[in-house]
Amino acid sequence: MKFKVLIVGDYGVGKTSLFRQIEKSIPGAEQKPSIRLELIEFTRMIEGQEIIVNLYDIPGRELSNEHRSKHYLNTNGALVVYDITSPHSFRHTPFWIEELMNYSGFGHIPVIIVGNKADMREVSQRTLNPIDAKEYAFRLNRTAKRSNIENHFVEVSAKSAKGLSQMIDKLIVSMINHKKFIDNK
Ligand SMILES: Nc1nc2c(ncn2[C@@H]2O[C@H](COP(=O)(O)OP(=O)(O)OP(=O)(O)O)[C@@H](O)[C@H]2O)c(=O)[nH]1
Ligand SMILES: [Mg+2]
Repeated sequence: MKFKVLIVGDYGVGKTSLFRQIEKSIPGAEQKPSIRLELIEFTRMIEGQEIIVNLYDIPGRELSNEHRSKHYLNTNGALVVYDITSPHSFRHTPFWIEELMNYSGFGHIPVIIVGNKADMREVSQRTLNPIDAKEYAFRLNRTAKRSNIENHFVEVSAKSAKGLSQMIDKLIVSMINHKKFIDNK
């Protein structure tokens, strides 16, 4: 099985840093030739199945909304990233989720809400409370239940690779369950 996964989120939240860290820390991850967006591919064994993930990094400011939406087609899941030191980037996560739902071609798709720059919690007093993001992921799950989707929330730091493989595997399990649901409809 092969899944297309996008990394989305506001300008400067650390999408490219996460992309590079995943490339470094997920065994077997390698860059693939791609026409516009940067692409890495890797394989994970999940529930006894070999899952190939094609992960794309979307540059925040270079693309217009219209242009960006073209890249969304056939997306199976996404990492929706905000910066824990930027309340605005968190408040804007619904925008990214809605855009994904509108253009993926599959309607609702599984997402992981990713609070990046977790290392900043130690140095800055003004960081977002993870409770709000958990609550948001919980609310998302209420509406996504009908599509057999479980969304998750994780806090990570692109500076360290901690938690990245669990983040990817959670998304893969959600995508497998959602695909089964769509295929059986
Ligand atoms: N402290 C800290 N800084 C980070 C982390 N991730 C990214 N940054 C910094 O945040 C800035 C933006 O990172 P990028 O990875 O370029 O962000 P982006 O989301 O790809 O930005 P655009 O593609 O322009 O939208 C850079 O200065 C990074 O070094 C992190 O986990 N911790
Ligand atoms: Mg970037």
